[in-house]
Amino acid sequence: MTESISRQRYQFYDLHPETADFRADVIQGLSADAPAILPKYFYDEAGSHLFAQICTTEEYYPTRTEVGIIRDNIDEIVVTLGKQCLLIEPGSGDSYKVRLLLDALRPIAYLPMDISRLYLQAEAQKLAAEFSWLNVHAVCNDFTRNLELPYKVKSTRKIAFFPGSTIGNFSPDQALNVLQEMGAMVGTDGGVLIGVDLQKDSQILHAAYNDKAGYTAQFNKNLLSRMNRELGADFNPDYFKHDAFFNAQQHRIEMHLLSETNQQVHIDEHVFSFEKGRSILTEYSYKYTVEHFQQLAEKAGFERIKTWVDTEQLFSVHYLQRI
Ligand code: AVJ
Repeated sequence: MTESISRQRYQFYDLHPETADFRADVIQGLSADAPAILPKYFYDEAGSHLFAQICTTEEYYPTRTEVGIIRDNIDEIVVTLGKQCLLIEPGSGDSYKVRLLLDALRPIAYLPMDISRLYLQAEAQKLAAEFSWLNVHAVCNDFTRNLELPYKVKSTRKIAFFPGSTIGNFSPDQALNVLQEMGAMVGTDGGVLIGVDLQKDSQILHAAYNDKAGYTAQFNKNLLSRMNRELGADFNPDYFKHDAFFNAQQHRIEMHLLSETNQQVHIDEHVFSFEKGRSILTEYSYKYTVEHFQQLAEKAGFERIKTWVDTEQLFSVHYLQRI
């Protein structure tokens, strides 16, 4: 592949998700009565790599199960989606799952969107090199704030690919909003192929967020190191403990960082006191039934066209069409 061809096929659009947001959001989140940090901040370069490692563990079933569902149903999925679309992936990460679709789907272009700039560039360039026919238009953005496309395309059908149950990070109310925004992005005739983790035995869930190798704990604690690196905070990651459990009433996994001692942490002129046992909420991961997710999708203005589930009913993949 020559340099000039790759230049034409690979485009990078920077919509500048600012680190200023990180500082302001952290200070606001840690000042709240129930301290919390938004899960999107897990994904700096180190965090994105750690997440990829979580996905390879025995305990973390979502990735391999969703990959199995897509592989087993690829023909039907491609017929359902239709060829020649503009394929957009908000929160694309390592673009691993889209590789299962590309050869069969042959989209006009693939638009990975991610908040992690260097990681996105590296992964998108790898993909462009691997699929010599594919146009890759990488967009660095924060899709929770802005789902605008970097250019206008009227005539092409747009499909959003939203795998991995990322939708589970949002409360049901927020998830409704995210789905509505995606509906606006893909427009009439557009669609969304979305992966949603299902409610199941709480032991399976618990294990998935407490892997023995400790990648999930590292991923959680990387937030502390990231605040030190980027905000000049003085967290000692050894003084916080990874805590993840299933909240059955709310149908969600909760991840926290528990203070193991009475301590104070500084960011700029702000002082944050954590008593022993006090937690910082870092993530919710909601689990749905197929029926509940379908209701949510309909409320957001989609018609559910098809749902695929694995034989153990661990995970679901839905194709939703914008009405
Ligand atoms: C990418 C948000 C779907 O909630 O399962 C994995 C992130 N957090 N292990 C999830 C995650 C801890 C993951 N999502």
